[in-house]
Amino acid sequence: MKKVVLSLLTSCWILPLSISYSQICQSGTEKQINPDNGHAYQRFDTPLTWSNAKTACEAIGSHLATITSQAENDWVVYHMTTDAGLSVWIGGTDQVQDGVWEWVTGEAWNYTNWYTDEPNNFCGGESYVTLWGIETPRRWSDYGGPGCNSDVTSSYLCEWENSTPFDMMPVYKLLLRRNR
Ligand SMILES: [Ca+2]
Ligand SMILES: [Ca+2]
Repeated sequence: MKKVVLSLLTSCWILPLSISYSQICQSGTEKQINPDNGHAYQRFDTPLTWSNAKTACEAIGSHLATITSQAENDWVVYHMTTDAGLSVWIGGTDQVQDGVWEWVTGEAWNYTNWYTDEPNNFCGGESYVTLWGIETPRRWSDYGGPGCNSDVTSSYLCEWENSTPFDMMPVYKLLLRRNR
């Protein structure tokens, strides 16, 4: 009986209401707080288009990550991109005007970390920013967009402007690990 109860408590289909399905049941990283800015980040390894990844982050109270400084970039690359080969959507786009890059939050576009010869608008219309899986440590490439064959990457990165004490609660971390 004890075993059954434990199993129910840690199954993906019965969870405390305050923990979303996507935070517990998908593979990726744990949600971690960057001590430099107090923001929380989590990588989800679910193949999605950039637009669907944007919606997925918003559905859990976050936004696609906006990397606006060298310090934020370094923290994200070290803590959120440890798996080789994964390309990770972040919240940069030039879908409104080709070549004019913007963050989904409206933050100023003052910092970039493009890979050599990127952004190259390959296939005539790449419109979204990935932490490109071709090299470690990650740098950026534009990818996806209208007219391109591959609109999906392996992963996406969400950022919460305000982390909560609940993010770091031991029971939360235990549940997270048990459901990997
Ligand atoms: Ca940010
Ligand atoms: Ca590109």
